[in-house]
Amino acid sequence: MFLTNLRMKLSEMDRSSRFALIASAFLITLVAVLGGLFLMAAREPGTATASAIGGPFTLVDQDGKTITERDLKGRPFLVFFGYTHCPDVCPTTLFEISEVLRALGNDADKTEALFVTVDPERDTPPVMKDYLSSFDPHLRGVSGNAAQMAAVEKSYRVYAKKVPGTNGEYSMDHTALVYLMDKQGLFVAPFNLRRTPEEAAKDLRRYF
Ligand SMILES: [Cu+2]
Repeated sequence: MFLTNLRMKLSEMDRSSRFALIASAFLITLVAVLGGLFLMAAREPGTATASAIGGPFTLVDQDGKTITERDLKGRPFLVFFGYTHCPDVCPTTLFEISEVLRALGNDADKTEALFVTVDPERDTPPVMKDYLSSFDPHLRGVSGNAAQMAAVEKSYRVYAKKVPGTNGEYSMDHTALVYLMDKQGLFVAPFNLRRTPEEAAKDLRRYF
């Protein structure tokens, strides 16, 4: 009797958790689509939504140093969300950002480039530090606790979702946009890397 009850409860839970899974997958898709629409609206100059992307954050860089939006005031900066286990998009983008920073020469100190992890579970500061040693030294790899990460992903309207693989491994689906933020920390536009590093650097200089 007891066992039958338990089994029934378990199968009910199974069904409801399966439903929750489907519902949350739907919600995530919806959020991603809405996020994309917001971003597109933000590309139109002069609309109020532009300022709705970005904002205050408290995170920690690869040296364990706290970083907030106040540390970036007065300098335009790039923000890219990704993770160190990413097989292609992230390393490619970080390489391209590195090329832009190199093209800036000494002016690279007048900007910042943040690589914000969407996988803080694995991307701790030491892991970020090791990973970023292959890229331009100006890049800062930032992570944070669950609440800090949720807040920054929300304010940048980032979509990030864990995708289970084999043997307990997983990858992350994520927004692969490079955000250009101005001196005031306001979103300008997605930063275009489909051009020469010199052209991209010249574009970035306009916001100094
Ligand atoms: Cu990636």
